[in-house]
Amino acid sequence: MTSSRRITYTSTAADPEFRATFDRELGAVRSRFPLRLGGLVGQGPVERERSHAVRSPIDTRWTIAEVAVATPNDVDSAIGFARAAFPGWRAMGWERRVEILSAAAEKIASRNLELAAWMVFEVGKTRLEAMAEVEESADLLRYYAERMATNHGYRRLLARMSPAESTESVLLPYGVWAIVAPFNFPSALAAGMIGGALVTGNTVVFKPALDAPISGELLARALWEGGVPRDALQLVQGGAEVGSQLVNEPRVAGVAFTGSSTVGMSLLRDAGRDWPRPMVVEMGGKNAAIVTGTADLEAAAEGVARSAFGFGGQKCSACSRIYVEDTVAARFTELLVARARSAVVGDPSAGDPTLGPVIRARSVESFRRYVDGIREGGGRILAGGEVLEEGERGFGYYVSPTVATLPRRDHPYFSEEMFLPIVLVERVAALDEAIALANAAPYGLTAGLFAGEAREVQRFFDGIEAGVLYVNRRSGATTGAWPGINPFGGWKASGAPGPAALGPDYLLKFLREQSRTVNGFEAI
Ligand code: UN1
Repeated sequence: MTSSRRITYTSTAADPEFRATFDRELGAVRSRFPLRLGGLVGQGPVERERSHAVRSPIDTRWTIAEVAVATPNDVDSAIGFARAAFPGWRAMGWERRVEILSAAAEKIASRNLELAAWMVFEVGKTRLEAMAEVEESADLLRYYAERMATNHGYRRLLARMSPAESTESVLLPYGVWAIVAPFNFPSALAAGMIGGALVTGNTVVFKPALDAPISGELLARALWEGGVPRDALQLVQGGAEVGSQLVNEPRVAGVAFTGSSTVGMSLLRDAGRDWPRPMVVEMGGKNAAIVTGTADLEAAAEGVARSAFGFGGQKCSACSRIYVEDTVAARFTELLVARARSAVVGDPSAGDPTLGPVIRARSVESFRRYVDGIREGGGRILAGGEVLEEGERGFGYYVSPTVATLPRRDHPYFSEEMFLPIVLVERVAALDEAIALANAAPYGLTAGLFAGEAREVQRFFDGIEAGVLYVNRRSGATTGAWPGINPFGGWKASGAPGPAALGPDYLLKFLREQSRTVNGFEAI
């Protein structure tokens, strides 16, 4: 089913009609538990006696999918098929690929409710966050198709050394890309990487996260239905072993990965060991919001709460540190604490909580460890700090949105990505001090500023070391990037250099240049 109401990351409330339609879809999806998935190697799914049971983080009694995990042989075959498909897909020409990717975007859009409903059960997103992500996935394909078309397939005639000689610059695909996606944006981050690779003429072996195989497989189905040849987009389900086989395989020409910095860094070290390979790597963040004395504090508290607690803080772009000027610190903290305390934590398939569960038992353990660590470090928990286990919530992974302080600015928690709804608040005397502290973390993905004066905004732009900046954004202090609107790429430890995802030049990451100098004939 389709919902025509367009939901984005800035949407705040679901109207009753949307809620009723979404409820029906959740019911329809629930009646299909467990969904049987087996990826796609060659033309068909992998079938196995043994499968991996995927349980919902909302309630672990629900087995929502049974997944046949790819064996080393399956991975090997998938790479073989994608490699064999490469010459044909490349030769098809960009105009046709643009049409196919655009058709796939419409397939996604036409079943946005179904994809979002599965995502709610699979990773515990709220309905609005899941719908927004599905819409973003469709827009990513549309946008990258548009970039390919606007650049006329990246062929340009260059200057001539002599009248007889002409040179053309042509940007060409590399071959097979391994695409390894994370659980937290299982559709959009996968769609972005796959869309970028495919529209430019590469073929793909895609591995969704082990915790989020459904969104990955449904996305791949939309792409096949849109016209992507099955061989050109192979799908292997599985965990770290499958991923590591893929990226260490010499027939894989390029690797695109979004996920933790530990995995991303080892990938950067290993995958380029024997020869230079293009790597598209997006890693974590420790994103700061700065609130100055001139800021609209209501807007700041709302923007920070949405970015710190939305989807349980499980976003690379989540806000996890706040530097607030002394003059407004008490009032701002009071407003933020009130928002944390009034946030509703619960089953997103049953209602409209502020946030649902975190993804797995290990996330709850690490939440406990961080809360204990804050207390042991002499810090204070101003709101939250609890694991919520009473009643039905005892069957899922629920923690409360947490606002805390620490006595030492060099405490490792100011630099460590937690991927949890925990935000640290620190007072500062002035904006420059806040910028210096924000820059002290190794990461540099997103950053937010709430301020009332233009010179403060300029100071922030001039000094902050992060790739994605937001000023006075009530809908999200550090989150909510949209294709074609907010290019999204990390600096420093957050990502590999090069053009940002969601931006006008992202496709360059999947292309290599060939210059063609010809004497006697015209190059084109
Ligand atoms: C992430 O933060 O993990 O900006 C990915 C956003 C989305 C997804 C970002 N485009 O909120």
